[in-house]
Amino acid sequence: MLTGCVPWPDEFAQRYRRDGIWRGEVLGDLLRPEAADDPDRIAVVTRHGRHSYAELDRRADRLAAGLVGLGIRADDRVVVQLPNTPDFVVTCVALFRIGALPVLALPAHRRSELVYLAEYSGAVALVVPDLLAGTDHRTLARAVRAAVPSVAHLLVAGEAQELTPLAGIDASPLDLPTPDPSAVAFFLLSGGTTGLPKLIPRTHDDYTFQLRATAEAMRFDENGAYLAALPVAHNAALGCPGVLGALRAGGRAVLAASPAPDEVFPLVSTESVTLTTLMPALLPVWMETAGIFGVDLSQLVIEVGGATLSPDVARQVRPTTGATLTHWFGMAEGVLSFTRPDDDDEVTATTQGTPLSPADELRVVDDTDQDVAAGEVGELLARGPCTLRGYYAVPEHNRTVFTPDGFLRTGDLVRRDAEGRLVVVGRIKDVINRGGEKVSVDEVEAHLLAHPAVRSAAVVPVPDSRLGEKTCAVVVAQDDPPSLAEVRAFLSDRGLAEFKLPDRLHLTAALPYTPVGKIDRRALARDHAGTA
Ligand code: OOB
Repeated sequence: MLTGCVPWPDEFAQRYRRDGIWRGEVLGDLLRPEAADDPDRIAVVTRHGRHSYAELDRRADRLAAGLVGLGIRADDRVVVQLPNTPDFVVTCVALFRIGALPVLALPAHRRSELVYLAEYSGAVALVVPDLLAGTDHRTLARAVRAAVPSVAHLLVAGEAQELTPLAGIDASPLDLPTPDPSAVAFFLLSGGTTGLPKLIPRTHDDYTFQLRATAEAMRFDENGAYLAALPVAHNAALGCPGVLGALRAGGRAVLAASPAPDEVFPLVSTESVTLTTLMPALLPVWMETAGIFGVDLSQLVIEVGGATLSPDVARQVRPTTGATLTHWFGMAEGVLSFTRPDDDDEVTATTQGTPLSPADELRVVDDTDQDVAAGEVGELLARGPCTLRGYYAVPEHNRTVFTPDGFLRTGDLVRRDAEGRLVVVGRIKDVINRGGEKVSVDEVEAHLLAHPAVRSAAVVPVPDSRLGEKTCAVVVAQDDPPSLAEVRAFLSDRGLAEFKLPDRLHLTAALPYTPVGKIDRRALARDHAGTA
């Protein structure tokens, strides 16, 4: 396995293979069977066009050969920051075929995050769009190259200026060796527990299992159409079963540029979408507008997760839209627990269901790692066939975030109900969940401390009726205290993604500290709970 990654112990790997969970599939084989058997079958649809399996398969082969020509090899890391476009699919499949490893950045990431990802992964290349929502990603790419010497290639989907156009990387297909299924296939970005977000290695074996098992659980097959309304670089829309799972099943992946009703509802109708994923904050918007667009959602299964979903909102989904809701607890780390389409609506409204597979082991523990009594609240620990055994290249961190026997400490507070279903009740990790977008407080605080007028700072969640939580920066300032607008502009200039910029600023004379001398963020969060 790639240096810096932690394999599953042999005993587990053998069991997962023996039980037919890991089947030796590789992600580079996506598109292949349909391209051979039913070449004109539609694989990917956007508002701008329809693309067959054969077309995308051929493009992926030619791009792979072209990338090899540029010098990109197996195990090379490539930061991929692409929106929901066919280019995303073709680029990832091409890299999978080479055995090179996409590092999936979100479209919202800016210079700070991209530099961090490129540096952390030792990336040799970066793939960006030209312009997206008013941001010139070529400028970001140049900044990454200037900061990270390993980045030799800047590839641009669209107008490349002096950089390398993705569309021009094209060569006759090569016969490339198939990667080992137990090898790392790509990296997802963690929402974080402490410190900066970490890279999550996902293997061919574990991710193809996730694609297959989530598709089966959602009854998604070759007749299905999956709508990606969230960014495809996020595990929820990528692989639960998401875009890659839809393609693995021989179905259609419908890529929306945004979850806005005027973007998605025409696609839902024309493509007869059967499955999609939303964060909770979007659900009320869809419920309010589906009627206005006259769209029939009765065949649609909606997966909702990533942040707290109000049971009241959940209960309204079927009566107002006819759609079937499934309620998810998910992590990019691979832990997945969710209700099934056939579950009772009340179960779906109030629980996050059961784990993806019987091979998933969940524990609920107290702060001494002892299992709590049935029904009690504790931290969720997880181990299983698609839950990572270690973050990339951070052995010290891994020693604290994993138990000695390989359980991931999720940092989430849960209980199991009488039937064993998971109920998420809170969180102990230093992350703010802003409508499903995860904000590492350590990351934002480090940037705040760089402001000349900031003496000390803490970032805490404040309740928000739409997003669930927003961010509040509590700052002890020097003589000339900055305004919220100044703080936001300062952090934005430092290259931080917009969703991480504080929503509120509170100036204070001193921060509270815990007995061991850490900033008492919990006390601050309590103090500011009403400031939203
Ligand atoms: C999904 O993945 P991530 O990696 O962006 O975020 C994981 C974290 C969890 O540790 C938990 O803190 C929070 O998001 N979360 C929830 C939740 N589902 C996830 N918090 C409260 N209620 C829920 N239902 O967010 C993700 C990945 C795959 C599928 C769906 C979501």
